[in-house]
Amino acid sequence: MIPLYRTLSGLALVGLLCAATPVASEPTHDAAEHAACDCPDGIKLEGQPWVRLMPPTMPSTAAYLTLRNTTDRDIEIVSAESPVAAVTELHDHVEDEHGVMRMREVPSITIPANDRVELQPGSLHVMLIDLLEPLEQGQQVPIRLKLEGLRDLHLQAVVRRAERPASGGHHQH
Ligand SMILES: [Cu+2]
Repeated sequence: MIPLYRTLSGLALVGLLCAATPVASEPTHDAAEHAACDCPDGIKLEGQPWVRLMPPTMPSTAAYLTLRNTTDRDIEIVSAESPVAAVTELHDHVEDEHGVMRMREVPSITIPANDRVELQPGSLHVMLIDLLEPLEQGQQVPIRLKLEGLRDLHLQAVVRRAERPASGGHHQH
């Protein structure tokens, strides 16, 4: 029989050796690809998550991102959190009885099986309410998403101005 203390010191040594593994031995492209998201297995971040830059007087803004579900079952985003906002909600845009698009809170956002969900302006988004401080262009905003049946997803979104995609117009800022 191996004495317990021998086993424990052996484990501690393994831990030290692992911690001392040089970072340079990791494939560098891997680090870059996964830098923006600490995603659970089955979920992949696509593109760069971003937060809309608002005038400093605006108390809230929204975050946008695209997630792919590589599993065979739907996965629900059930809540969101961010240290930059007092309250974080999942929102959608719906048309009211006057034909006006309005935001409303939704209980969850589905990432369909073997498909993706796009959180984008005018549609689904993560609402950051009661910002603790005004956000600045280029700032990294950590966002945590709670997923049903999976561990939490952590990502970094970058603060930037909203742009009209490739239409050449500058009607909105
Ligand atoms: Cu909203």
